[in-house]
Amino acid sequence: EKERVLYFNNPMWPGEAHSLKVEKILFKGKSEFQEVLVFESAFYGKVLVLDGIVQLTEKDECAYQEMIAHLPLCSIKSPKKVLVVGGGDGGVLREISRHSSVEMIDICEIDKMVIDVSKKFFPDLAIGFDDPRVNLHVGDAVEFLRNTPEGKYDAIIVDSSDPVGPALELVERPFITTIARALRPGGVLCNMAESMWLHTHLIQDMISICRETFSSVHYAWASVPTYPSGVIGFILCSTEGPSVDFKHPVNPIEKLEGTLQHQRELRFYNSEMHKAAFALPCFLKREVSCL
Ligand code: AAT
Repeated sequence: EKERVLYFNNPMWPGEAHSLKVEKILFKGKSEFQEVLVFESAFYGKVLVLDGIVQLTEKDECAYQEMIAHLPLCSIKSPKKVLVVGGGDGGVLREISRHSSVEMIDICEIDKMVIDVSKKFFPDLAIGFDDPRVNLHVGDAVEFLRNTPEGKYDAIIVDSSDPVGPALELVERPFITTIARALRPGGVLCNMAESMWLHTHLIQDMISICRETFSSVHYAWASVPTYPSGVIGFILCSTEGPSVDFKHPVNPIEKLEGTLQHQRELRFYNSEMHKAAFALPCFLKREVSCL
């Protein structure tokens, strides 16, 4: 029998394609914003794909969601108010839930279909929505942040898709400026920032924009096998105010572990991974000024 394989091509990674063996297509739909696909893969569990780009697989989602949530939250003492932009699968909410200091988690996801699909096919991620501290807003984050009061959040996590389609504005100056305004002094932003192998120019642009508005800007990265080139980066920024030393977590996760017994164990993130994530290869330091 002929094996079924899905190939992922995109102008964001020209000249290469990524492929996964398909066991079964579970869902195919078109929302107002994007094409949504869920399939059972042969080795990575279920996979969520938006507009032909893999957003997560059950096998390696832990690396992305744990890092994007705990890099910022473990860098400040006792985070209380947190905003997630995107992240409609609920995985980042699940990770934020580990922090008992957090009192309120707002999430602004543009596409209700992503949320519904996650609740149906990815219960281990969508469990994040069950936390009573979560307030769900379905809408465009650009609009949401325009209407957010100044200084509201301790941390903002931008778990958005690549800057094609609905997420295009999320890497641009006006949006980054509204994020900085929505953070308290000494508040932190963690923004999904693509692959250092494929998108050095995009990373440079994002870092330049962030440096105009934030007092400190750093780049960290992690291995995620099913993302193009196998890595994903994060830009970590803090606003002017009490200084934040991102490279040395003041709110170590090890102190929190065991406080919420019902949660699954961490699979990827720990304080060592946190510190290591900021080590950068020579080519990136050379090509991206200010790193
Ligand atoms: N945690 C899974 C990983 C994601 S999901 C990104 C989410 O951002 C999607 O659900 C998408 O609908 C949402 N999104 C896109 N644009 C907006 C917007 N303008 N406002 C609110 N939400 C938005 C990201 C994986 C990164 C993959 C890297 N290659």
